[in-house]
Amino acid sequence: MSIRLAIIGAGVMGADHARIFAEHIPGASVHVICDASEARARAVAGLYGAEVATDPAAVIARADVDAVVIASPDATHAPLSLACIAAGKRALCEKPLSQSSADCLAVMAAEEAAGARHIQLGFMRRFDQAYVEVKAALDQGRIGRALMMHNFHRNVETPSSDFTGAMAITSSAPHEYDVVRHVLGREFTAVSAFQPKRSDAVVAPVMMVLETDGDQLVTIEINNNAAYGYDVRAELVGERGAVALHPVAYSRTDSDLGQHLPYDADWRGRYAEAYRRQNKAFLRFVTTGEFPAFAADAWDGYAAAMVGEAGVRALASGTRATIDMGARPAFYARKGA
Ligand code: ISE
Repeated sequence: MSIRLAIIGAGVMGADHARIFAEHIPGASVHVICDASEARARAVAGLYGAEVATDPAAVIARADVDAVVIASPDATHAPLSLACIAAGKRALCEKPLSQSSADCLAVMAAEEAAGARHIQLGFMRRFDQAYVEVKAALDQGRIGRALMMHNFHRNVETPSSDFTGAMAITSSAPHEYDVVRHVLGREFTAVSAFQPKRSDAVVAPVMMVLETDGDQLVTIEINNNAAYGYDVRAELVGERGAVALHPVAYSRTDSDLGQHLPYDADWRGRYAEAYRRQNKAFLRFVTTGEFPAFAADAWDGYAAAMVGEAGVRALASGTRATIDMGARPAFYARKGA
């Protein structure tokens, strides 16, 4: 029997999740598309023969909706996650769970009270083959003990002209916080953040230096106006070697005494396979009730929010901010951990 999905939010990510489930994930059917704008919902629903809705709470409660994808604006993620938990529905929630750690704690408390995991968080980089290999190199002892991880996250341009350095820290960098925690198996304990000056009005890059509870250093450059392409790089440096993401491109052009590799315009192409793997894992979660080993959960959402909050404090004050995550609740213990 096919799992009937409701997708809440018919913007860039909602439309992409609908396409991924419809085209790539056997066993899923895109049943309802819900958006505050009926016209926007209709435009996506029409592609997959799905029903159209505008009220997310009513959609989540429907008996003919088996599972939910939350891809509406960021501020709605935590309340809609709570609604899914209350309705006993599993949800794939786009990142962030919330930019507020207090909201994330409320989602964790609701899951724990329900006695089962409901929320898989859309930190899709964990499923990206390049990061999978970086983690494997560390876990298999091929580079020795981890010392540093350097990260570069560059977008062509900001989604709006009022984007700020604080937004880079709370909205873009969480991908790095999450995937670095996942690769290293460590939590962050402190963060410092800096910005150079640009000559124009757009937001300047943010440089962050983070410390982990394993005495490692992590650097993150977030450059939301890099202009040239969507470019994510990372290198993990160990005591006996290093492992880096290899640039992902399906072709290389040699001409005019040079070589040219193309960049994607945004993350949907670069992480296409990671999204497919992530969404497949979600479908297995829905059908088996077993939380996917690699996926991010509400605790990971909380961790990202805690780092983001400290990062904003560090940038505003120009001083190092400490992060006190507390212990991971037993409810969120990883299998084998
Ligand atoms: C953006 O905020 C996202 O959420 C995307 O997943 C990410 O890849 C992109 O670079 C971010 O700016």
